Amino acid sequence: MEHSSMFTLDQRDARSCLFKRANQQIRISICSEQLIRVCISNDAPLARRSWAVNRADDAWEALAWSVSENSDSTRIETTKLQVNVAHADGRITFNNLEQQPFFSDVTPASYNADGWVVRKQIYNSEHFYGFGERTGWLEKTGQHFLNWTLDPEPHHSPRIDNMYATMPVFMGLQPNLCYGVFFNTSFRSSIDVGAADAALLSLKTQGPDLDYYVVLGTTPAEITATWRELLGAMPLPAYWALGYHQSRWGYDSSMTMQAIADELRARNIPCDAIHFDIDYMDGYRVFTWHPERFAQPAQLLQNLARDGFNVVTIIDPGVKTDPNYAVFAEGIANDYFIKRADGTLFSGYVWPDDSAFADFTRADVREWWGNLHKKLIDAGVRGIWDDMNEPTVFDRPFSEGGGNGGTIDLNAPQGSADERTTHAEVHNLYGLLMARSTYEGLRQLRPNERPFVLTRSGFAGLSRWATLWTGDNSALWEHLEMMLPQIANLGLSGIPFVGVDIGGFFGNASPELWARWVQVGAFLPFCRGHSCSGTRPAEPWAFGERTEAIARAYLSLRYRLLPYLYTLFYQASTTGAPIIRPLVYEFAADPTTHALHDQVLCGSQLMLAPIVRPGTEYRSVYLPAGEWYDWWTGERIKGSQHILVHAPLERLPLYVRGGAILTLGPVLNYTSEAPLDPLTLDVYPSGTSEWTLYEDDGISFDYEQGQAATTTFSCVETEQTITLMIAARQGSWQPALRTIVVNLHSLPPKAVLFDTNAIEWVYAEGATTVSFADDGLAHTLEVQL
Ligand code: NBV
Repeated sequence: MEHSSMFTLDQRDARSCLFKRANQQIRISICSEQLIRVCISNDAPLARRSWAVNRADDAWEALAWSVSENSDSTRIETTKLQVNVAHADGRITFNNLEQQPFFSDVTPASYNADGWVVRKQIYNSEHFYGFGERTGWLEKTGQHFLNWTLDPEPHHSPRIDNMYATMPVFMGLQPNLCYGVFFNTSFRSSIDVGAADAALLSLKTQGPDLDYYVVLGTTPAEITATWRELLGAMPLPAYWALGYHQSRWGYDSSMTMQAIADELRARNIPCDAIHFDIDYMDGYRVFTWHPERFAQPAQLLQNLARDGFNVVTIIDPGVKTDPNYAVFAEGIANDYFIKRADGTLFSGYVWPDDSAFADFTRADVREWWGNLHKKLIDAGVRGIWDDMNEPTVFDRPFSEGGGNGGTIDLNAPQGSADERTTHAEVHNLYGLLMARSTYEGLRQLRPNERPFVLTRSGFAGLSRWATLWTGDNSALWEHLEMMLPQIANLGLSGIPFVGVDIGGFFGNASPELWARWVQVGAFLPFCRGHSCSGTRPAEPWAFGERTEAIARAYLSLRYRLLPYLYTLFYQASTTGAPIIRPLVYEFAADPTTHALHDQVLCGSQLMLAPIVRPGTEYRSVYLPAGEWYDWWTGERIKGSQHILVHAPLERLPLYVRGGAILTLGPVLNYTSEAPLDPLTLDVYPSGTSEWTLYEDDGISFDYEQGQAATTTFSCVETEQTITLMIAARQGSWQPALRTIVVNLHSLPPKAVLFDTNAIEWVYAEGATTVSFADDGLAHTLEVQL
């Protein structure tokens, strides 16, 4: 073989090895002992800018790694893995230190007219998860995934491929090994996981280089932790954003909004937010209010705020091309809008008909757009909902029945002068950067208040700036069933704060479907009822008394569980752990979980096994290893078995993991109605276990300066005693004075001691209950059996 066709190790520095041959270079960067970045290019510069990556290669801690070479290949070794580069053709193979291979090239990366492609081996009993926002089931082997944001048609069908948001992020699971891949390209790209050839996984991109990160771990948690480090952490959300959100396209006046709010309170349906869809605007001009139907927005929002409602208004990217409209005029004057390749303004049809689109790849444009929210914020708006930001452009004017289909010209130039590119490179980033601009704008406008931004489109790393909802689903049982794997895979793709339209957006849910949906919806990280204009009313009371009672019960349960849920958000923010987790996340070694899509964990301590079929009251539930408690009966059940459960309409099959110390608050109509008092510790003993509750003021950024509190509870069960230990509260944030109620699931006790003194107790329904003042100090509660 000729020398120029062989790769040689050309350069080596503290962080990387550069291999070269005549027309190609490969750079392997060692970010951590687990995380490797591969960049390959021909003439194009290596490692183009990474829009989603939040940590440059040289910002990782220094570490030791070694290189060894023979005539055939070079091996790079860390304390966790090996990467081998074959000199003959540049094939890259990975293995752990036990020589178990993963994600290894079958054919090396190559470039042709369609862009780059590399083909990797799929191993026996390998499973795949993640891939961002998709339809379909949990496990993804045998499928092809296009990475290209759009408003899909037909919406949420299992037959569609790409959707509104794109996260080229996935996870491979083999026995004893788990790895994650972030395909670092914003260009149109695809991942084929054994669809074309069962043994091959291929990555393709239309970008000028091939760039991907591979992380090796042993558990899925190590992979999501790495995504947090690489793609950025989710900041803590405002506490109110964890409440129920009520929305509908068609709430078209102040009167309607007030009536909806009044109805929610009158019926005691907990709710913290009301969403204003496009109807509030003046001729769909963003950042305006309709002069008649929403004549006094500040007054309306003040009234709603007094009743505990936060208002979230929709903002679309399309700016009406109306010279008399200030936003458009300003955008034109400052050259903020995207132009066509020929230099004329790009415009397309959306709600306001002919519209222009801001170039969010430019920092100055993001700042301008962010500041436009001032008018809304000054009127009292608390959150922003970015829609249509794939971006979607209609084929005809809305007034002529315009529909989906288009986007911005792919050759439209974008970016600032020093980063000039075309829409082809940044299309997938439009939603991400719009959300970023919105988040940064809100933060600037209210510096010490956590912004709430909801977005339909997005890209890897989105959680730094926004919450995602999965767009326009339908009122179908199939979509209820599908939302669990959809949300679980988003969580594995680094997107923990996510939800779906409860009840379905298009179409009319039956009372039964809505009831089943809200039961599970109450546990989603983002919990919003939303529906399309023209459908039958879909508020919790619109389906009759029985459904309303179910909605009230489950949303109230969500509010009671908020101290638990908020701690899950804290975990997501600090460790990258998803909030809704597929069972495989916690039980990866158990093959029964590998394709299990219709049960999920909410945090590590609760498991939901919803009914997702009409007229169904029974289902089988898989209880993984360990012990489980039935939430409703308190029955203690051995794991590693399937059970048949009876779940009449009022009942969501819900299980508590043995060892759980659940933290619950009071029933509330809205989060700021009352402080967390009493704090209930719902203890489900099993061996030795521990839980740390996280608390802060729920609204400001003071937690970044340490204004937070954590309390660790632990429980030890022996044959004669169950001991609950409360450690002294850590941190400088002070909760309101409160009572702690301990509800300990046990046999009837002989005696109960609080710090070695007898304490009054009550035993009922399988639990021993005691209460005492929370003084923030360490205490021990001993239940003697
Ligand atoms: O703004 C109207 C709707 C909105 O209700 C929905 O949630 C978005 O996903 N929006 C899409 C535009 C039109 C959809 C047909």
